[in-house]
Amino acid sequence: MKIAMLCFNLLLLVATAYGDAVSNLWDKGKASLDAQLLKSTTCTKDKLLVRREWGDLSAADRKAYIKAVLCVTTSPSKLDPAKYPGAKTRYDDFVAVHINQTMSIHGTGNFLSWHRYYTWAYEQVLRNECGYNGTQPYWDWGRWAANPETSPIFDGSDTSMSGNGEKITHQSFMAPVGNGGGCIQSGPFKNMTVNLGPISPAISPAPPANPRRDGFGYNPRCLRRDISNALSSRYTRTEDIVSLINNSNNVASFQDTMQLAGNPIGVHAGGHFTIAGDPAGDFYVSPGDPAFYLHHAMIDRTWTIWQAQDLQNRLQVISGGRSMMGGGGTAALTDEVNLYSVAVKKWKVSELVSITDGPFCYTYA
Ligand SMILES: *[C@@H]1O[C@H](CO)[C@@H](O)[C@H](O)[C@H]1NC(C)=O
Ligand SMILES: *[C@@H]1O[C@H](CO)[C@@H](O)[C@H](O)[C@H]1NC(C)=O
Ligand SMILES: *[C@@H]1O[C@H](CO)[C@@H](O)[C@H](O)[C@H]1NC(C)=O
Ligand SMILES: *[C@@H]1O[C@H](CO)[C@@H](O)[C@H](O)[C@H]1NC(C)=O
Ligand SMILES: [Cu+2]
Repeated sequence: MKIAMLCFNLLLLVATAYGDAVSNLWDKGKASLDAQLLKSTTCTKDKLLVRREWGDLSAADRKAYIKAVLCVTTSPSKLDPAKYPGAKTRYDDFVAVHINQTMSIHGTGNFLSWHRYYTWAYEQVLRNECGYNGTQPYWDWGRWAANPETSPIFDGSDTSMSGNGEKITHQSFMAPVGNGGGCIQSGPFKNMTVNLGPISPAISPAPPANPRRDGFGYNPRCLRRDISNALSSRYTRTEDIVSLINNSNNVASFQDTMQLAGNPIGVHAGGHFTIAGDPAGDFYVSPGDPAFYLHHAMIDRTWTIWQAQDLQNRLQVISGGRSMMGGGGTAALTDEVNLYSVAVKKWKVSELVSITDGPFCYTYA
């Protein structure tokens, strides 16, 4: 009887959706997102895909996602091997696209829309090329901020995105030294080979140099991580996400605060450098760690929640230049986003600002 009650309580725990101050802000904005969906000419409620937090997925759902990612990492590249000799797999095609455009998609007016389209394109490839029928899960940084290493995302189990790297003596440039630094030891991606880069490694000892300056040469090596709570417990807590959303009155403030990489560090850099290592800590090559897409789905969710607090005034707005280094002028909503080999179509930034318009038809649980 006692055991039955315990099981029942556990079931209740599992069945109850995780809620926090960030999801309260989602709830607050939900009516305006629903209204936007009704206005869409391409997306309808019955077609809407729902992205969920990793911790809310069943073991079977996690395994289905992992299986699809492993499929992308073992399917052949579609890039020209003469131009991109290091791109061996379909997964590498995404990394190459990100490397190629790094200077024009970070600290720029298209940062949010570019990464939204990129994460969606990856979800599409999982679904269309690898038989996956689920959606791109996200990593709610706040939920696991106290100890990301023991989160279901990074606990190293066979339903995780693999765990930390082996603990080695090392130095870290962008974050306090974490608990790993070496090759990951466990979980589904234990045998994954990183082929492209490095370009700006953030760890010492650094990975071997790429045979080409542009990072597109073939440089097979293990996936290294340096996970710890050093940044997450200070900068990517639920209260940090809430304060980012509440205190950013315009898109410039929202995206710049999110991308801060010094002290304080914003949630964007905070998430990347909570994983750290190689290639997660490499500004150009970071999508080479498969946890990248869970992180960027949360960036995307956070942007959506921020937009939904005042949707009419926060949808068709961008701010910033076209190049991180300056030059190229001011970004415009009419600028095109081109993902070359990993997405069929070019879209204007203005068509990528709503999760239920343009190519998109999804929402967050
Ligand atoms: C890199 O960008 C150039 C245009 O600047 C494009 O022609 C090329 O296809 C891109 N490569 C990849 C891998 O996306
Ligand atoms: C999606 O895939 C899972 C696991 O492979 C399967 O159980 C489920 O029925 C599928 N759902 C749909 C709608 O095809
Ligand atoms: C990694 O490769 C080894 C050797 O081929 C194999 O025994 C092991 O099952 C693989 N592990 C994973 C998680 O794929
Ligand atoms: C953020 O905004 C929400 C809704 O307006 C409010 O309930 C909450 O107290 C605010 N939190 C902070 C930390 O400002
Ligand atoms: Cu990026």
